[in-house]
Amino acid sequence: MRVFYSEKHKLRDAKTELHGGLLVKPFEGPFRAEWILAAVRDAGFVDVTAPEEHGLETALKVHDTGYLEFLRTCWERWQAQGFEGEAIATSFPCRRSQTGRVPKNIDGAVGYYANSAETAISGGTYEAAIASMDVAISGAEWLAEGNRFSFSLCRPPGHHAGIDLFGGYCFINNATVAAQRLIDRGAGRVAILDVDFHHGNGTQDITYRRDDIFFASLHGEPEDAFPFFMGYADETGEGPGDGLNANYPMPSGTTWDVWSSALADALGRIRTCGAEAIVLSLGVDTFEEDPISFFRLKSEDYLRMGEMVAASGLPVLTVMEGGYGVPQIGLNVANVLKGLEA
Ligand code: SP5
Ligand code: ZN
Repeated sequence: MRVFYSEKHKLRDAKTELHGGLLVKPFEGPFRAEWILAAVRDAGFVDVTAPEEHGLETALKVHDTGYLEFLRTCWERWQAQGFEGEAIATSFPCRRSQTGRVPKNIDGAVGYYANSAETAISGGTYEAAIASMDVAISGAEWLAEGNRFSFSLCRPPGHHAGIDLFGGYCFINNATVAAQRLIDRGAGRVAILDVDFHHGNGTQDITYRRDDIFFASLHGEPEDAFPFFMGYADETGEGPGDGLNANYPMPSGTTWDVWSSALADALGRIRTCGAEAIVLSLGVDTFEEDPISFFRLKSEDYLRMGEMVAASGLPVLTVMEGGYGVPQIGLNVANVLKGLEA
């Protein structure tokens, strides 16, 4: 297992998150990657490599050009407007106001490109998001060279970032960029298996009409959990992607027995769809002590999770998504990697 990691994740260090009506210190901060890297090294995964720079070519196949340009320039434009705080969306193109026009004003543009307002854009966010994407692409390249496993310790995470949307702590959809790279390197179909507590709404947005990516997501029921508006079981894909989207919403308090049956079902779907590789969007916010989520997985469950995914026999690129608050996020990630290699 090769681990890809960039120090540049530290450039994503927003001061604020809009939470419960207050601006609090973000749940998604640099400490996460540091804890995870330390635990992964302690568990014996010591082949840690910095990514190459891959440019925007692959990202432009899954994201909108104007969106990436917005991400690149947002902070500069926000400051030029004279705002003193971080860039937080306040006005949105909601029902019956979607004309598709991007406001010239940066306050309007932030709202246009946001799918949720908790995530502030701050100085260094774009550079960190690009480095995170490079970490994901390098992991894909490692698989394309014929290796069975890699772990891309991406930060910031990516699975809430849509074609032209940021939010949920995500800016560039690392998992779909990695899947795209695997396809560009010859894979006919790739499965993205999203086991983060939250529905991968950004990944679903990007893959919904595609026939070369199968997407499965296991997550908290949307009526009760962020991102709230997508992730229902009847969302099964559209057009060329019809039948290639599988959602497994589960209620508060879900433990390993129920959760693992959903995983077994998703892995069965991955087998029958003929995917040649798995991109595992790994969030460990399914942990019983996660501060913002409501599943109840235990540390040893993550070993079994890795074992089940490896039993598919497919190459697996693990891409880091969420998991917050408690030091056990490191152990839980290391357990998945151990399970994969068991
Ligand atoms: C990558 C990822 O895991 N993103 C998650 C983004 C969640 N953002 C909204 C969090 C709202 C949490 N509210 C829960 C209240 C718990 N008491
Ligand atoms: Zn999450």
